[in-house]
Parts: sequence; C-alpha cells; structure tokens
Amino acid sequence: MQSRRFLLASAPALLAAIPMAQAQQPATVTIDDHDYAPRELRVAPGTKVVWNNKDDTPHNVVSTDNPRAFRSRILDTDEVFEFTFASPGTYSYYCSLHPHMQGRIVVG
Ligand SMILES: [Cu+2]
Repeated sequence: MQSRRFLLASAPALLAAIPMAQAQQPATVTIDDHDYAPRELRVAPGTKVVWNNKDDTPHNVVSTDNPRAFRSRILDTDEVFEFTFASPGTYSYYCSLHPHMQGRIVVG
C-alpha cells in the first residue's frame, strides 16, 4: 500500500483526471421503432453510453470502425448494452440485423 500511495502522490495530473471521468453521468440511447434516439449523441470523454432496446424486436449496436470500437450481442426487448467512450472522436454504428438503422456518438 505504501508504494501505491507514493505512486499516486507523484502523479497529480492523473489523480485530477480520474474523478472528472467518474463524475460523468451515463448517457442513454433508446432503441425503438427500428431507430436510435437520439441518432447523434454528444458526450464528454469518459462517458458511459447505455443503449436500451425498448422495441418489440431484437436489435444490436455495431461499430462501423475498422477495427470495431464495440459490438453488442443481440438485444431483446428491455436489454441494454453499455460502452464507455474514453477517447474523443466520432463513433458511427448501425444494427447488423437492420442496416438502415444508423447512429453515432460524438465524443469531445
Ligand atoms: Cu435492428
């Protein structure tokens, strides 16, 4: 413990960044009517985004990036998928079951 305390004390910039990231409230994307709402969500780095499937059909959430930033399992009604966005950028995604369903998370 003593050595860990010393390490943290010697990194004040890191210590300052951690509470800020943890203070971010989760943001929600609701899936309903074969659509993501909102289609574009803007969040600060470190924010956890929760997709909640309120539709009566299964959907998923698949990053279009290569390599993929994230890929959910298939979500049944009332199932959720969570992903925390650490780095700034624009993250586009779609539903692989219904490719016309598209959304993006803008982190910055
Ligand atoms: Cu879908």
